[in-house]
Amino acid sequence: MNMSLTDILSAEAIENAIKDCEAPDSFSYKKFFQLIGLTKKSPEEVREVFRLLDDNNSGFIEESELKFFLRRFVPGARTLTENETKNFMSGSDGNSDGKIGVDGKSHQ
Ligand SMILES: [Ca+2]
Repeated sequence: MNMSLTDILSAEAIENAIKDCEAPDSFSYKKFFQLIGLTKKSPEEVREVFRLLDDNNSGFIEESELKFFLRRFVPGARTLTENETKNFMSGSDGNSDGKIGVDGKSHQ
């Protein structure tokens, strides 16, 4: 069975979170995860969200996937800027290997 992000997260919360970072370089992944309610989800649900964001099923979220991160939630959303992608990566990448593990270990 294929889950979608809105099976786990509320569509309204996603919409609010996307609106909050509409302006380029205003994206903060910590705030975004809070706004979509991810910080209140169980580890299993967080893993499921990461799996859905792992577009090529590599087991990791790579920089190229982060760029289109917002579009995974809302197709019409903007892409992340280079700065935002880099901050996201350096903030979430626990072992600095240039990708974020889907096991969610490095996720706060
Ligand atoms: Ca991937």
